[in-house]
Amino acid sequence: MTGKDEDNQLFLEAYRKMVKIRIFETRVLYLFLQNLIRGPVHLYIGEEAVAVGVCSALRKDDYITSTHRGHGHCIAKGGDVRRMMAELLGKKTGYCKGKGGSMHITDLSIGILGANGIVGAGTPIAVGAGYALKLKKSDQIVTCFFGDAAANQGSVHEAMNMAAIWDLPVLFVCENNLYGISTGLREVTRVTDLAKRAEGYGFPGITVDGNNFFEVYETTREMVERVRSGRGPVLLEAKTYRHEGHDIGDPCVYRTKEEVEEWKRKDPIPRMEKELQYRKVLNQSEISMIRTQIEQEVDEAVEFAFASPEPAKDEVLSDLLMREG
Ligand SMILES: Cc1ncc(C[n+]2csc(CCOP(=O)(O)OP(=O)(O)O)c2C)c(N)n1
Ligand SMILES: [Mg+2]
Repeated sequence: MTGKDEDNQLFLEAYRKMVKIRIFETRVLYLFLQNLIRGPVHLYIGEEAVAVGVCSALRKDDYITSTHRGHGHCIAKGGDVRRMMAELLGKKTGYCKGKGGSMHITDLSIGILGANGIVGAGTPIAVGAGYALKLKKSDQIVTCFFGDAAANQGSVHEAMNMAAIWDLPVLFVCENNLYGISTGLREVTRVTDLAKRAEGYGFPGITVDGNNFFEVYETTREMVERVRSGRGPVLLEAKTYRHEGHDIGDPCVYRTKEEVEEWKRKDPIPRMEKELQYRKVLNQSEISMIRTQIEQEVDEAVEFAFASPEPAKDEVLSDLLMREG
């Protein structure tokens, strides 16, 4: 295969993952509205190019830490939609045996150190993992996803500073979707480009259009090369937008219809389809075929989850680290 063929293979795989996130989450929304999913669910619809653009530049044995909005990161890193769906439906075959729900999905076999319901908490975990990799003299790296609101958490500043002074192999990825729940970024932060903060820690920071897969992927590739070569952390800020509310049920009264429409016109999936057609990697009938295949894969995941048993009552405390006394 030529380098160009390999690139095209990677772009096709990335496109499939972006569509998989969109279709998986659209189904999750439907199931949630039928009262079949318990606990809050935060959808990633609209932000697919960030997770997929970043993870396409990583190796399978690289690590990631995720957030409360984690389904996209999990699929982008190669997660299994059957086990994800089973987890969301509280079934024993789920990633956390049905006891964790949306915000705790973890898959160590593909480097996912966990989604996390505590805003900003993935950052110190990533720095700890980065420190361990450095001690082991490994060439693996850790990618830490966090939001624009998380960027104002004390733990995030401390983690970035430590990663800097120890030259740790951590790629920080700030998903700037302009809101933390209902609070606009401009109400709580004076800088508009959060990548500028990297300078204050002493490492490079770059802002990209997070709705453009190619821009996210190419920039991440360069950053990963630097991080993997032992030159310390970097910060990538991806500007993006969630099409849905903060979580399912959010009435979204804090955003104007015009703003939402404007961002929907910048939807990363049609943009990628257009670019792949222009590059002659895909045509319209192949796009329809991929969508149909993924619809079927998600249908099967739902069937698998519904057919799976619930965890038994006496298993409620198993798999927990319990402290004595
Ligand atoms: C430490 C902590 N503080 C507050 C919350 C409540 N909370 C959940 S999500 C969220 C906003 C997060 O916004 P951002 O980091 O921008 O991520 P986004 O939801 O936009 O992806 C808040 C404040 C929490 N879960 N953890
Ligand atoms: Mg946000």
